[in-house]
Amino acid sequence: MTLTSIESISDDPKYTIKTVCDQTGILPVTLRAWERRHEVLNPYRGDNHYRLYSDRDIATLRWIKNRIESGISISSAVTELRQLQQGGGMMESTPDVPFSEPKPAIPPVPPEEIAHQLYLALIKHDEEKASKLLHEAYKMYDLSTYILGALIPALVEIGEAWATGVIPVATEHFASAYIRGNLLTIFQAFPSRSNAPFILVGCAPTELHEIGSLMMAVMMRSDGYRVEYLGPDLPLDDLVDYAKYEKPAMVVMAATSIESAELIDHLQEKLTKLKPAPFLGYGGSAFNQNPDLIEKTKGTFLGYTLDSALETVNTLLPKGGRGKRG
Ligand code: B12
Repeated sequence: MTLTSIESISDDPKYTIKTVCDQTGILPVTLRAWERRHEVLNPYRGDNHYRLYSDRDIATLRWIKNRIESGISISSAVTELRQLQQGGGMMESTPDVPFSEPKPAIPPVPPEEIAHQLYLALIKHDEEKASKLLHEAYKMYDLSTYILGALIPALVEIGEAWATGVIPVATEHFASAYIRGNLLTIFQAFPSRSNAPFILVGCAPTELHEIGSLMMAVMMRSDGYRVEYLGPDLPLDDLVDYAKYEKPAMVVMAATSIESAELIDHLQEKLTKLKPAPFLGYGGSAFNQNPDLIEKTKGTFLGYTLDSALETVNTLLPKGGRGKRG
């Protein structure tokens, strides 16, 4: 083993997550989890929010992987790394790892381009093309960019095409069912952690637009929460009965129409009577477009975007416990 100064390795951001994973043998899902939970790296984000990694990042990841393979935990490896970085940045290089020289990435496709391509594939009912695009996008972007940068703009374009008569209802249904299916697959692929704060997510009564709440569920589960997704149009009394027995730390509701948003207010009253009372968090386009509804609705407005909503959830429900109120 030779000692290499971390500082001597280039920090120019130039590799996509796919290249980094190919070069280190680390799975994208593992890398995302290390970044999220252990702040292993802080990759550069371009104008389009996609991550770009440097040679130094790749060297760091190879070093961490090597430490883990020698039997220590990821947390201990990260602690060691921090100590090394503070003490002059010398690390054992791992030249014996049989990886090829990484090729600089072809500039990654901006997520809005993927969104438009996805829209075109879906309005042609071309499932194969849509799958290919989403597969590539999932490897290229972090989850938030994948959802906010690619899926949501595609849905907005589909909505516009439907509203202006460019596509028929059948095509809109096909497209939204396809995206919903993709999100459910991702949701089910993340482990549900039994000891993390428990969150129920769904839509207010009469609300059929469920994709936003499903996206929220995916992002919270990927962030380490125990999340159950309950779907659209939830009857409030049934939901409260269920919450009484399941004792979630939080109930998250989404609404697109004013009518369904107004019903959320009643939920807070009912939830407050439970012991322990869960937090009520809510959001969705009804609130974004009608800020007076936020004033009127009890509970916590989680945020105008899904990533700001996740930050609010993190503040209310730190992962180590049940939440500030519980
Ligand atoms: C798919 C779709 C449907 C599907 C839904 C299928 C499903 N399983 O979900 C179906 C066919 C059921 C449907 C029905 C209707 N739809 Co529709 N639909 C859409 C479409 C194309 C996509 C919706 C979507 O999932 N968007 C993705 C979400 C995530 O985007 P977003 O709301 O912008 O999300 C941001 C924030 O709102 C927030 N957020 C979103 N969800 C959540 C949740 C939480 C908890 C938090 C904190 C934050 C949050 O974060 C996001 C930003 O980061 C939209 C087009 C569009 N522009 O969205 C139309 C759209 C919403 N529908 C519309 C309409 C008119 C209807 C109908 C009334 C049509 C009709 N005449 O029957 C019905 C109403 C049904 C009902 N009772 O709810 C209009 C709404 C117009 C308006 N402003 O009121 C839209 C905008 C289409 C359009 N361009 O005119 N629809």
